[in-house]
Amino acid sequence: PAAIHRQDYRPPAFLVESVDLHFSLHPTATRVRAKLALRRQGESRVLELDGEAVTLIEASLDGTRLAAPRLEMLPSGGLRIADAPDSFVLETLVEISPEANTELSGLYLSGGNYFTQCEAEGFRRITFFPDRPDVMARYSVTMEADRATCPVLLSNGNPAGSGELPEGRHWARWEDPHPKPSYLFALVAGDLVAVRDRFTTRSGRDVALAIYVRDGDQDACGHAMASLKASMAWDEAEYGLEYDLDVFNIAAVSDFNMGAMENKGLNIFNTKYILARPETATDADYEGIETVVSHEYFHNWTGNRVTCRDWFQLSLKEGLTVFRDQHFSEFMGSAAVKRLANVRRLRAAQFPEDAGPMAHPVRPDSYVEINNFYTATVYQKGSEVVRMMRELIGAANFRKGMDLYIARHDNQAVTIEDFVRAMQDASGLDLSRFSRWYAQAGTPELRVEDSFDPATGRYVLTLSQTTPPTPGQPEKQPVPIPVAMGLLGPDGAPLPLRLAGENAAEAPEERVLLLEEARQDFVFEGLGEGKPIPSLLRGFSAPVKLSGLPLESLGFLAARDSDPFVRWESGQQYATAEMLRLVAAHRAGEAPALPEGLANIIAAVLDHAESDPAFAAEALALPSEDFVAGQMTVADPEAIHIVRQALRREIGARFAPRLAALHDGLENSGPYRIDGVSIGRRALRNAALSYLAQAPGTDGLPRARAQFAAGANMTDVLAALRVLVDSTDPAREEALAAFHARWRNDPLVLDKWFALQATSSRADTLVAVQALALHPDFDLRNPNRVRALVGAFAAGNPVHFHAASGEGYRFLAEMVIALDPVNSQVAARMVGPLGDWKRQNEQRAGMMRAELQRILARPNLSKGTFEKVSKSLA
Ligand code: HT7
Ligand code: ZN
Repeated sequence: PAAIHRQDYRPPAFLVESVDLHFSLHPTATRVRAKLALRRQGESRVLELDGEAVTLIEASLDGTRLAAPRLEMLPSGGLRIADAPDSFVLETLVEISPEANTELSGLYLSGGNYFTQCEAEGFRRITFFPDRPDVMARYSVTMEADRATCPVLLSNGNPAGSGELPEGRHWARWEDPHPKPSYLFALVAGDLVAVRDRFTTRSGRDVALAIYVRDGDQDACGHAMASLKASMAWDEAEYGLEYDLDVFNIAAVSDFNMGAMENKGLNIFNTKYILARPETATDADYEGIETVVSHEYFHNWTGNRVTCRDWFQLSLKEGLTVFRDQHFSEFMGSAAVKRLANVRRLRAAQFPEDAGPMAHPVRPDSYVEINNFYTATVYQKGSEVVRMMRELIGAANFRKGMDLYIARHDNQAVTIEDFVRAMQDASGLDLSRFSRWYAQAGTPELRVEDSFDPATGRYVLTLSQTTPPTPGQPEKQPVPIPVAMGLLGPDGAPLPLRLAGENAAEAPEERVLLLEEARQDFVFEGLGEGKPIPSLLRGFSAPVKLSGLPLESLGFLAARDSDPFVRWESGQQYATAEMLRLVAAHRAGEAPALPEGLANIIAAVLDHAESDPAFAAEALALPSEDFVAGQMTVADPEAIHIVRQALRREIGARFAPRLAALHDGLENSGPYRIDGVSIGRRALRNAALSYLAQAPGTDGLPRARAQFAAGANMTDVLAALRVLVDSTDPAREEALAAFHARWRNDPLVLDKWFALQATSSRADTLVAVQALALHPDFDLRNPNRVRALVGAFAAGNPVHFHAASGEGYRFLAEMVIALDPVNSQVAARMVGPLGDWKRQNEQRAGMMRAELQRILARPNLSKGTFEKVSKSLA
């Protein structure tokens, strides 16, 4: 399959002014009549429309039936029409089969109900169309269906009529006044019930809100609705952006390729990001709902009103909207803890991507299958780039820039350059160098060196940066890196930051240095006699890897810095350094023991744990096995696992009384509450339980059994079951069986049952995972279930995925091969962990490559899976 290049962009030859769609819904033979008003804007009179898996029944141009040779079917599945006039109406009638659509792209059936997914290129699976985001049109949609099976008929925009038809059928019409690209089209039809609410905008528009779910799930929509209303209010307060239709509908579906979709006025959500009850959803699920509901809502302005010119600009809407949803979540909860949780996720997903075979810039230069580019780089790194821009130009200028961006580009399809230009014009600052962040792949490495002269009180901080080569980009230029920082005196007190030549009276205690060159010295003057300790990248002011601080400084910062991010980060860096040392020692035959310095950091966290339980829970977690592996040239998954488990055991044993006291003291007997404090208390309590249960001779396992049996809420139940599932406790099987029996009819909870077993540290996990793939509740057609078993195992269980036998690799390859013809988007997403072979030893690398080759040899591989596998082999 051929790659598409950003530089080849050409404006569309024809624009679509209006789209009038008529759907006659049927599970295997849905008919779609499309009336497009088209206008030529290029030289060519040849109109090409995209199409995929649609059967053409008839087509006419200005009322005249089209036939060959003027009308031609393209090998791609599209349609070509010659001699097109300057402006005309094209009418097509096609047939599609929602039931046969297991790709979940286009119009498909889920549980007997109809849903669409059109981003990125699903609309062409519904009708023939110039399916590209720079073709924006006004849509009106009429649907007809059986009233008994499809009482609800929804589409974008506002309702515009409904009525009865013969033979038990009925119809409804929707009109969307806002021009939109085809990827934002949506249709939902079926037997769903609405949970309703209202929101009045700042300017007085009364908006009817509804969340459509299956009957019986109405009680599980409260958190999603509250999150929606909070998001609507926040976007008004923070950006002056109001909602712009009379209705805002959300429909939830259990078969969905991603988290949710921001279709104009009709968001479609994976049930995972809507449904929550204390007994079925964890705190992380509740937080996920707030994040995703707000994210999709914020797209209404950043993505829908102002959209992307082409898919290379994806981060224009995704990076910016992730930035907005993270900012919102920081506002809603504990900002510092939200920030470090987001950084942890960035480092877990994006840093490895940036260092692997699929590394690409935030604004990619080419792709084979765009669905492969909905990545952590486009989303999370894209968000970090926006955050840095705000840091550089200041919050007030950023807000001015957003106003300008929207005023200039409302109802347009634009580029990342347009966004940067708005920020530049609003701030008066030159952002041309900054744009390298969008163009260069790879994570910059920031190195620190320093020197101090006690005689003069002069401190020189030398910062240098390099960005490693990535596929297609052997050489990199320096990027501007904002380094938020402070200096600590030997007693931990903040020091005044006076750069050489500055006025002493104005010295602040925190400032942002801008590293623009490959290497720069920053000279601070007027300091006392002791050597300062630099606290760098406060709040994670740039998405870089920092190195060069000695272990003592890390330990000092972990205990003393005023910035919670640096405190957490220094503890993590300290632990990483020690784990790497212990891995090397283990390979040399030495048994791992808890280093005193690390024990001191943990003791200090435990000492202050009650004052900020959420922070303490984060600070107590050891770096993940994958994170440690990411620091090694040749990873050793087994040794890393052994070291990490040994440290967890020793921490459990060493601090058992304190951990038990936390587990007792943080128990909440009142009703379940979903506020930051309550979440933090549960997180710390369960972290304590988890450590305690590692250590032999403690009462950790009985505590886990009791917590599981008490069944207070899903967060606590799952934390307890996690402990049991990792153990050889006799209650393990019984607990798993009880959990399955209780929740067998709740797919989202059953996903947790699969994922827990897939990520177990027990020696028999691989065999268990192979058996679970044959379990009657495993279903390749349900993406959530595939992610819960296959995704969780391959991406979340390094020691068993990398089993020396190669069986873990084989399992993943088998699953990709089986899944590709069913759902190629999800199959391609599963390939990732096999691409990490360059970091493995020779035997593992050989086996991983062999599995990639085996996938590649399959006939009729989808282009998405082909792209991922072939790039992984390169
Ligand atoms: N913009 C949405 C992306 C999305 C998607 C992409 C490809 C295939 C299926 C998909 N479902 C949703 C989601 C978002 O980022 O808001
Ligand atoms: Zn998005």
